[in-house]
Amino acid sequence: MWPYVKLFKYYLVTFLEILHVIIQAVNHYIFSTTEKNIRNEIVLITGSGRGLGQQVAVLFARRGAIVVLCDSDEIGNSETLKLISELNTEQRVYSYTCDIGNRTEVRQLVERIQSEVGNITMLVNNATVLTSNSILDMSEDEFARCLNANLFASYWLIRQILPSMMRRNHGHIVTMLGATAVFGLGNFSAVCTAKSGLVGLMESVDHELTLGGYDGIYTTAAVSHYLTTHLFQLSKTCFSPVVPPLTLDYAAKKIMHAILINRKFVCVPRLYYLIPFVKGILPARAFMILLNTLVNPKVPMYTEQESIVNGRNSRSGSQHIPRKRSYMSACQ
Ligand SMILES: *[C@@H]1O[C@H](CO)[C@@H](O)[C@H](O)[C@H]1NC(C)=O
Ligand SMILES: *[C@@H]1O[C@H](CO)[C@@H](O)[C@H](O)[C@H]1NC(C)=O
Ligand SMILES: *[C@@H]1O[C@H](CO)[C@@H](O)[C@H](O)[C@H]1NC(C)=O
Ligand SMILES: CC(=O)N[C@H]1CO[C@H](CO)[C@@H](O)[C@@H]1O
Repeated sequence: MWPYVKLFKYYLVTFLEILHVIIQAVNHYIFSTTEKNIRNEIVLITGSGRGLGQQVAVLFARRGAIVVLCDSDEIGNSETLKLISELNTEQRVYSYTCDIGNRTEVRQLVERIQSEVGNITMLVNNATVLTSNSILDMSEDEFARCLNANLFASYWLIRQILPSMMRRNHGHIVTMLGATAVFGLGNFSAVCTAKSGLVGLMESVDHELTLGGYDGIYTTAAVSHYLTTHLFQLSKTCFSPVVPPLTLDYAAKKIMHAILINRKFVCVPRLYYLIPFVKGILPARAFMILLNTLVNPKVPMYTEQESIVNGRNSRSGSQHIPRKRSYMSACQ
């Protein structure tokens, strides 16, 4: 009899603890969404030469953080540097050119930053290398390069930067993830492997930090839908009107807010929170159909030229000419 009472007590305590955390979280969500002060934090942003990385770098600079830019694209990075310098002449901003997929370069980068700027207190992993090919057509080298840049780079950076954060129990690790982090996408095996690997990495690091009592070091994994950047326009994906691609500005603002209130996991748009749940309850094939329709459609496209040809071919002239829809524009 006694062991059961003990067990019951144990579960009851656990249950109450969970309830307590939920109430705290709801309370926090509703009442205290004050953004933290990041003035003079040293923020390293990888992939800052364009797109979301650039936008987020500017937002960090606006709030007075010391921004350290890193990209393999020197020209793009100097553009970001210029954008930030225009904001405020007293802004401290540094720019480094680095191939994030090279272990040696990453080690040297962090050492240089530590000696020239100081210890990094916020890390934003955003550099992404997109490769697309069927699993058999992609060479093993290409797969490995993609994993180095998208997954190992973050691991290397975290390993090298975390000790100085732990010493002061102060820091924040952010990882930007795309849609490929929450579902597998055909012809993107390397990217999906890397991005879902990052989810695991972030959760594991967070678990360790929490259990280790490092309550001053935060982690944020940000999952965003496709963006209207040139990076994705290249990949010939069509977009759905239900979940249209996000503008950079919108995605960057939402993600920035989540970082500043120390959210552990954020999805932009919110619909993405449902994906793991829907995946769990639907038959696999149904999930795939839903995904291909709503999130990642391969809708046949009508370019303007095609519609002109269609119009000319129809003798009656009443043939339906597909209208050009603005949400398709990213595909053209
Ligand atoms: C990595 O970078 C180092 C130093 O820049 C260079 O010597 C080495 O060849 C690079 N390795 C690869 C695989 O590109
Ligand atoms: C940076 O961190 C290292 C060890 O992690 C420490 O030895 C060093 O004093 C720190 N530097 C500053 C400026 O805080
Ligand atoms: C993958 O790409 C090949 C061509 O490279 C194409 O035939 C195939 O339909 C694509 N598969 C998916 C799931 O997009
Ligand atoms: C420059 C760059 O690589 N930006 C990436 C930042 O992260 C998002 C994912 O959330 C990617 O889509 C961008 O390509």
